Amino acid sequence: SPGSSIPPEETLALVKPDAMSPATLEKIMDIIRVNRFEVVNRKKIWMTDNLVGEFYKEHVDKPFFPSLVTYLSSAPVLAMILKKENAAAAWRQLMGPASSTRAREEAPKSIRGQFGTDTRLNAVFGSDNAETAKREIGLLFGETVVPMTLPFDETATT
Ligand code: RTP
Ligand code: MG
Repeated sequence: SPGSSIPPEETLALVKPDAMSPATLEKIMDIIRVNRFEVVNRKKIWMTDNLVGEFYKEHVDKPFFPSLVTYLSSAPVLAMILKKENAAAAWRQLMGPASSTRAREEAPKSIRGQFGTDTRLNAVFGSDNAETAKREIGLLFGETVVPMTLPFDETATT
């Protein structure tokens, strides 16, 4: 922002399969606009189970890992590179707690508080920080991940 010396950073955001309905997607895009993130790039993709496994490899030994892989590879997601000062922390603040049940109680205006279902189906992903974002952006925005047609008018937000 004007007058600030903090350099902008990039983070990766995903709209997960349970939040990909046009109405929910539009509300999430509104939140991104109102909070003045620059959408550096975005693409709708259908992640394979192998890609989800690589993406979430930090969780490979967790009991919820198999269901996480099934969830994220079940239908398309919208991947976005978001840029502003402290983008990673700012986006995670907007997402709310991982558990949508907790989010509804503790942060009802958060994205998960509004659009999440439970501890697993929670509407959105956000990188932990700008460093982990670099790996995650590389995985999803590399040329091997083929984009699908976007579910909204490309001209509407430019
Ligand atoms: P994310 O990585 O998706 O941005 O979410 P997060 O950092 O807030 O949460 P994390 O601990 O990294 O968990 C990754 C995703 O795994 C699913 N999950 N299910 N107990 C469960 O059934 C459970 N716990 C986690 C969620 O989809 C969570 O976002
Ligand atoms: Mg995480």
